[in-house]
Amino acid sequence: MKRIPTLCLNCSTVCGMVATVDGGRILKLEGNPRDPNSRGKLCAKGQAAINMVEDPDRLRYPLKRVGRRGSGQWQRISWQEAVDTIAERLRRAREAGHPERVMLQYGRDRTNGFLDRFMDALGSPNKLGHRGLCSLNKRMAIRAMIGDTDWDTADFAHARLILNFGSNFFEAHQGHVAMVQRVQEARRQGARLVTFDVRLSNTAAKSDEWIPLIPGTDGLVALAMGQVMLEENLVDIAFLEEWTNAPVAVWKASYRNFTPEWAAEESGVPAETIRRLAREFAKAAPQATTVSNRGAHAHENGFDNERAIVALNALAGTIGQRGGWNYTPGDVNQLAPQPGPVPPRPRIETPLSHPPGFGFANRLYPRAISSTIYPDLQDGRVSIEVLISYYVNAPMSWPEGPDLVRETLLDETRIPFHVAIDAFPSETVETADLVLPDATFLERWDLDARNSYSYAPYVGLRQPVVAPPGECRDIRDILSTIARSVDETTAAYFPYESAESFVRAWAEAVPGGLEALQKEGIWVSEPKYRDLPPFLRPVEVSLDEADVAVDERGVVTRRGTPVGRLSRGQVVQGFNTPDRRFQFLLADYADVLPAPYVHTGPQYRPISVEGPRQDDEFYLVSFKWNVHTQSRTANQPWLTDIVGDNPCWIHPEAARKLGIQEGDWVGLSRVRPRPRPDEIRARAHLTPATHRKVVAISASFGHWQYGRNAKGRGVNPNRLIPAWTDPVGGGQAWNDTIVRVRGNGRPGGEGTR
Ligand SMILES: Nc1nc2c(c(=O)[nH]1)N[C@H]1C(S)=C(S)[C@@H](COP(=O)(O)OP(=O)(O)OC[C@H]3O[C@@H](n4cnc5c(=O)[nH]c(N)nc54)[C@H](O)[C@@H]3O)O[C@H]1N2
Ligand SMILES: Nc1nc2c(c(=O)[nH]1)N[C@H]1C(S)=C(S)[C@@H](COP(=O)(O)OP(=O)(O)OC[C@H]3O[C@@H](n4cnc5c(=O)[nH]c(N)nc54)[C@H](O)[C@@H]3O)O[C@H]1N2
Ligand code: SF4
Ligand SMILES: [Mo]
Repeated sequence: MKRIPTLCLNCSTVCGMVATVDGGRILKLEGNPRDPNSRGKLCAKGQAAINMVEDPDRLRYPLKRVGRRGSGQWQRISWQEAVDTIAERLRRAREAGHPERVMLQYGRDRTNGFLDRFMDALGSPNKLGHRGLCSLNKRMAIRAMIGDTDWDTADFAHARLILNFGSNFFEAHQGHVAMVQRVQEARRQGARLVTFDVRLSNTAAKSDEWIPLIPGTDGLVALAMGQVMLEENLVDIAFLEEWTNAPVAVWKASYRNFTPEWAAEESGVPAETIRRLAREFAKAAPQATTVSNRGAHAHENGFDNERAIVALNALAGTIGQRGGWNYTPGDVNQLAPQPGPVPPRPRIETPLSHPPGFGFANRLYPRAISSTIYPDLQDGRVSIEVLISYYVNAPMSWPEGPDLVRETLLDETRIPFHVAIDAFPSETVETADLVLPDATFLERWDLDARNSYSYAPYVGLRQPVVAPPGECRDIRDILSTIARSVDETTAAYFPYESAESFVRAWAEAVPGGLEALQKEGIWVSEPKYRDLPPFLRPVEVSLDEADVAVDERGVVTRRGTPVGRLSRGQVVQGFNTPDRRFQFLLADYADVLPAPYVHTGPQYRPISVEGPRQDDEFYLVSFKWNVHTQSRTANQPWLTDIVGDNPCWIHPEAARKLGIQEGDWVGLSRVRPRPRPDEIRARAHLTPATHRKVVAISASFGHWQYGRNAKGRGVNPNRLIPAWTDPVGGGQAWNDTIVRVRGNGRPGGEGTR
């Protein structure tokens, strides 16, 4: 019996894990106490990953389509034949001078650079993830305002008040296991947690207060809180004056109109609640922080909402403070850079990598908009020759996935050749011409890490704890073998014999190298300045040096590159923005942003479609369960035993008006934007834990493929949700669709598409 440390990937939180293995089988998965972030804890999904490895319907061999695309007729082929076929296609695109006609669509990439290496070596910029469906609006806002990172990691453990705008971190959020522990620690010391959600999520249920609101109005509520704080002089004037790019007078002018009364009218949150929370937040500061996630930003106005929420921390002066809103690097490549040779990033831009009309998002976060991909492919606005899908299930998880995305993927004139690299017979695999069987995360190599809530950056190792079944291979081996068969130029970037030897070279950057990591699973760095806010940390530079200069804004440069900011006679780090200050105004983006963004702070832009008009109209929102990850855990029976269906949550009073009872089949159709009369059917679940104007369906089910355990369970809400993008942030507007709910639906159940 052996105990082997590795990193979980049953969701993107990446908790440290230890596998107990005997005779080539995993007996148990537990947390790795050495992980400074998750500290030895795993959630239910982590423990159930044994089911994933042992799924009887796993892909085991390379397959070639023999029938019509989508017909499900496959023939087993050798790796040699598979690699030759793909390499031939890639070579053709390169020889034709159109490497950009190769597109890689990926979902969960934790190789932290290998997919980039592959696509960069081929010369295509079209490495496209799911970022725009996930958290792009939030990341855009944080990147624009502080630049150091695109992800906040608040110091929950020491906070006294936590204002949560639409994060469900007791069940989901990228920091789940690490966050919950710290928040509960603080609450045992008397901290309060207040949650805004349109549903009584498990996070809302665990909070001191649950405040339901109209979808898409979190930003206005935050702005109104800011207005109260400014009006009542409850703000950190020193921080605003010295560390933001607008004086207090500009902040005040910008917030003047956002009264609690207006916010109350739009959001349904009482003006008195807004006033009270604003005062409480200011009083608890600096030991106060916001937290937010997709509830607040997965909207047409998500970028604005996130900006307004983050700005509350600037107003109260909690940024970088103990118990406040914090940030810390999370990219493993900062501690352990990729081993060479690293190909240059191709300079070409395409309408896939840089969709027209999104200048700001393309500047700040290129290759991240996802909602436009399939509409653009379907309408022929872009054309490709080869699609490689990796760890992604667009027909399930994209807006209009089961219809528009699936149809596009089945259309050989739009997608002439489609390779799917997957571990399971997914809805993406259904539409492929060639299928490559991947090793799962318990059978492969990576270095990985997350922004750490202990503020000690670390490097973790993902290593095989068992051998993959059949002819499954590690993604690094798959891509290297293909690259080496394309041509010499591409091959030159893949000199490593195996995934293991690549990771060994990579791990040389950490003390003890791969051997130490294999034993401990994690290496933790010693941060130098734990007690100083990152922007106040001293920079080792002397103004007397010949190549050091200070400009009129106080920005200190060395050989022309900004290194910090002069503050009270000392050079400190500042924020990683053009003037090293927190960006209240987006003054440096005048060429790509409308004027209000440049000259005022965060704004409230209401959702452009009208909300529900009558009793049978509702906002449709979707959400994540604690025991499922996206659409990818529906094959894991320990998890479907706990939650195996996704009924439609509806408030009992709203249901009563429509004659709907618990367990009834209801029909849902889309009324706005772009009506879609075709109904999807779901079981009604009557619960006062839902806002009266909202129906909620979780997003983990509705498979028509994905093996025996997954197929046929529940319903896929994405049939009703149109591709619809925040025009500034570039993120998909998931929670803004207006649906009509009809009672007395016919019973059904077999067809879930
Ligand atoms: N309605 C609605 N839709 C949503 C959301 C929502 O809240 N509501 N959430 C959105 C969000 S936040 C995101 S991030 C996206 C995620 O959307 P995706 O990126 O598509 O989802 P993932 O679960 O990361 O990956 C899915 C697929 O990867 C494949 N897979 C699983 N394990 C392996 C493996 O070991 N190797 C390989 N090669 N493949 C594997 C499986 O086919 C699985 O279905 O979905 C979005 N879609
Ligand atoms: N268990 C589990 N954990 C996961 C994942 C998973 O699939 N399952 N996926 C990972 C990924 S990729 C992501 S992006 C994160 C997502 O993590 P979260 O963003 O925390 O989770 P979601 O369920 O997408 O959305 C959060 C909440 O938004 C609420 N909501 C909807 N509209 C509004 C609104 O207008 N205002 C407010 N205030 N709330 C609203 C929903 O009811 C839901 O409870 O989780 C990560 N962790
Ligand atoms: S939160 Fe759960 S599923 Fe996600 S990485 Fe951690 S243990 Fe694994
Ligand atoms: Mo996500």
